[in-house]
Order: sequence, then structure tokens, then C-alpha cells
Amino acid sequence: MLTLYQFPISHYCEKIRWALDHKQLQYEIRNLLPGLHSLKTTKIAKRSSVPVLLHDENIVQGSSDIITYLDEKFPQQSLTPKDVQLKDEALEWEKYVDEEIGVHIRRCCYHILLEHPNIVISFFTQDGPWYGKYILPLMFPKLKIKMRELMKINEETTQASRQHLGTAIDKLYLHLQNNKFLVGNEFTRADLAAASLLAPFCMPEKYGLNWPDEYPSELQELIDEFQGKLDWVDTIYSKYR
Ligand SMILES: N[C@@H](CCC(=O)N[C@@H](CS)C(=O)NCC(=O)O)C(=O)O
Repeated sequence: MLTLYQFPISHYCEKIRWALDHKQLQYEIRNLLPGLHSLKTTKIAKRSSVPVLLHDENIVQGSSDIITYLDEKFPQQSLTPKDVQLKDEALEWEKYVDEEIGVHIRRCCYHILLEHPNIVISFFTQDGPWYGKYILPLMFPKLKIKMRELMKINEETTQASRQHLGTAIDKLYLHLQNNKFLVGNEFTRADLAAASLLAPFCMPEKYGLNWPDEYPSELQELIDEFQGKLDWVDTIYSKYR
């Protein structure tokens, strides 16, 4: 039995939904309500963050560790290359995008979206506990302050994150100009991680979230800056998701 504790909006959780689907595994999803999630996560795992995977009596936290665990326990459709050098390259790319895209795209998005509570509340309550849509609007003002604090989201850090994101998007784009995949000749966890983490800019249907009809113009303008360099995300989603 596999159970994924997660947030539907989280791009790190999307890595795991995708990995589980790629391996055609049956799993149960438990959507937690951001702000109250740690009541559950800290009870079952070391840190408060999602994704957390429960498999039999094993608990694995963190998207990269979960993919490694899944590849060990369910080797079909492996996302980790067998070849040692390619494996190292895939893990290195994954670490790079986790750190240089995951954190920064989230900061850039929330810096803008936290000022649009309706969008964030919809993201946070989709398919979650029934009481979410009643309680979250009440919690939101405090949650917003907490999120800005915890994720260091402010004007200055967001400007720096924009630079990180630009550098990482350029690096991926250049690499994928000459290579079909980030590593070797097949789809690996590196491609899966990069595409999942950039998905909030591309809003792919298979992410499984009801994206808003349109983003606030400030966010759309930011996305437009990178748009020419993100076509590969849609390609990977349409071929492998
Ligand atoms: N490096 C971690 C990052 C996970 C992460 O940042 N999760 C966020 C959601 S996107 C979270 O759970 N935040 C709330 C918290 O840390 O309590 C991973 O790859 O799983």
C-alpha cells in the first residue's frame, strides 16, 4: 500500500505523482491543508514538508529520496539510470533543479500570488479536507505572513530568485538545444524533475490542478520573459506524463 501525503499545488509533490504514475503504481493521495499540514507531517516524519510517502511501514520524506526509494522497491520503468556515471549526472541535475528552480520559481510566484488570495485559496483547498474552504479564508492573513517569513519571500529575495531562475532556465534550454534529454538517451528523473518544477509557468493539464483562467498580469509578464525557452516542458509533459 502506497500513500502520498501532499499538496496538489506543490511542484515537489508533482515530481512524486509523476514518478508513481510513470511506474503505473496504485496509490492513495492524502491532500493536506497548507498551514495545518504540519500537524500530520511532523507526526509521521522528521520535517514538516511534503511530499511524504508511506509504503507499508516505511516513511520517506523529500522528493529526491522518494524517487530513489521507488526505484529501489519498484524497479520497473526506472527513473534512475543503471550506468553509474549517468546515474550521478541525473542526480546532479535533479539536485540542481530542486535548488535552482524549485525554490526560486515558488518564491517568484508566491510573491505575486499571495496578494491574490482567491487564487492561493483555490490552489490550497482543491481536493483537500472539506473544512479547508471555510477555514482557509479566515487563516489566510496570518498564513500569508508566515509563508513570507518561512520562505523568505520579499521584494529583494524575489529579485535575486528571478536571476537564479533566469540562469537555470538558460542552462536547461542550451543543454536541450543539442540533447533530447538532460542525461543520456532516455527520459530520467532529471527531465521529470526539471519539467515538474517549471510546470507552474506552463500550467500543464496533467499536473492535475485547476489552474486559474489567467494569472495576474505581473506574473504573466514574468512568465512571458521566459516563454521562448520553455517549449520543451510542454513536449516532455505531452510525451512522458
Ligand atoms: N526539498 C524538498 C522540498 C519540499 C518542499 O519545499 N515542500 C513544500 C511544499 S512545495 C512544503 O511542504 N512546505 C511546507 C513546510 O515545509 O512545512 C523536496 O524535494 O521534497
